[in-house]
Amino acid sequence: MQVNVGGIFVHQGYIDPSDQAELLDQVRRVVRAAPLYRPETKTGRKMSVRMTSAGTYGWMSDRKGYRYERRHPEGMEWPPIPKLAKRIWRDVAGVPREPQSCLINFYDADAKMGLHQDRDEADFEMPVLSISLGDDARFRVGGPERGGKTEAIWLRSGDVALMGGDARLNFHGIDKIRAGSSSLLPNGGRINLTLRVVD
Ligand code: MD6
Ligand code: FE
Repeated sequence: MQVNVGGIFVHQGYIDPSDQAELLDQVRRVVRAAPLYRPETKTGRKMSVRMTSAGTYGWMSDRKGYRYERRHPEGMEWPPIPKLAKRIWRDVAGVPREPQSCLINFYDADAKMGLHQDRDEADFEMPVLSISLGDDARFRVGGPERGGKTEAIWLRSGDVALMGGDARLNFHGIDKIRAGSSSLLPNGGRINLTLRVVD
């Protein structure tokens, strides 16, 4: 089923359970080569999610601010984007370009992501595609200005969300994880992949 939440199209149950397991395997390979780390923000606070990236560019946050970098903070290049994630991009994103970055966010039961815009990319005509694996997460979506009305939807394992067009710069975030709601990850938690064209 496809639902529209604040202009973001959510394809519920898009990835079947066996492909979810395969994608998880591909994500684990990325994490072995480019370990998860907890980024800091400009103010020196640690984010509650742990992250890493795949592709030509990885999204980074530290005391210097937000940006894309070609290398992991430990110095290695980012591993290739998981094949299954690229296939989903080709089938859903609706643009001729390939993704250049796959940000991998890991949420434990207490992790959250504050309301933000994704605006570190060069071309806002290119959408952002998000894939959810593991525990359910409440995804909140507002408009293009901070402080406006918001609506929320629970994202479940296998859901694919596309943020493009007029919704490309809408504020959004994750305000709650439902621990233990999925058995995909043996130790619980949630993984979110976001695919983007960067330059
Ligand atoms: C998350 N997602 O689902 C956080 N960004 O964990 C995002 O920040 C996001 O879902 C851009 C487009 C879709 C998203
Ligand atoms: Fe985002």
